[in-house]
Amino acid sequence: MKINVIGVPLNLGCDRKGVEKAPNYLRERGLMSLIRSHGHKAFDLGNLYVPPVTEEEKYLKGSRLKYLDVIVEVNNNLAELVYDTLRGGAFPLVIGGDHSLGLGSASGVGKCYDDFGIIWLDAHGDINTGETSPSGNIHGMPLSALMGLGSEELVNVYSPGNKVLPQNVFLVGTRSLDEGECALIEEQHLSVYTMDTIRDKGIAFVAEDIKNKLRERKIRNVHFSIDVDSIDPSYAPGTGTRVPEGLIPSEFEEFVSHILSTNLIKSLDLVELNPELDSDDKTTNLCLSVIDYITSRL
Ligand code: 5AB
Ligand code: MN
Ligand code: MN
Ligand code: MN
Repeated sequence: MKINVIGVPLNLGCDRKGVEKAPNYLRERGLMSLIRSHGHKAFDLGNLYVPPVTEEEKYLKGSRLKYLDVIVEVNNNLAELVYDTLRGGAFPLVIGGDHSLGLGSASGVGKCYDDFGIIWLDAHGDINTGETSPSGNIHGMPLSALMGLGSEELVNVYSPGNKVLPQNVFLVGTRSLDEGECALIEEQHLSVYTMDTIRDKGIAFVAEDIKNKLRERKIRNVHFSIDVDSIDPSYAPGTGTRVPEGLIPSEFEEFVSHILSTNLIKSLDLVELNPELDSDDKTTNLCLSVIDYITSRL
């Protein structure tokens, strides 16, 4: 398979330094040769340009959303690169950076495929809006924007309006939701597989349930967005918003293997690795093994 690796050294969405270093950090530790070892023709498209911004530019136009303009700009460019990659018959492997990039990534996928699904593997919902966000950090908002909810600037990234139907969105590994996010889940009847559900029914059940729903809805294409904080912090400490009681690596692999076996996954994000918060490269090595495991099954 042809795989295009796209680095997005963005930290403005989480407003904390360190995550922007992840794409190069992974490259220096053999990212490309790892992918190629599975027989893929892999291209390194480099890192997207993130314009420098000052603290004073954090809240433009009195907005509650931090660094809105730059995040919109970077996501527009990312969407175009993901779209071109798919049109060229390659698989986009997007390496973050913070999760605000999920907006651009999935927007590019949405331009290529009319009806697509999103699997969002994350400790968090990432469905805040400017009104509900406790932090103003845009990495907590990309998924709502993709569904057409929240700030107009985010909703209209790359193309006007919503990119995905709420019924085609699947949240997995969820264990930290803000009040407004809970309300939105009810309102939009979102499919949310919390850690409680996973503990109760098992990860295989969750994967099967998603597979069945994708089949029922005749979804042929799925974007898979992986936030490394979905994994338990004892295995993945190197991330900015750790939440205890996460997936253990074997559960993570079981889920990924079920989902990849559908052959519906057309693109992938791996986000929120912060090498500066890591201990002994534990999370970096875990991310490399995740990429190894995934690309061996593509
Ligand atoms: B991540 C929080 N819900 O909105 C917020 O890491 C955290 O991409 C968001 O999942 C975490 O600030 C965003 C409290
Ligand atoms: Mn996230
Ligand atoms: Mn998260
Ligand atoms: Mn995070």
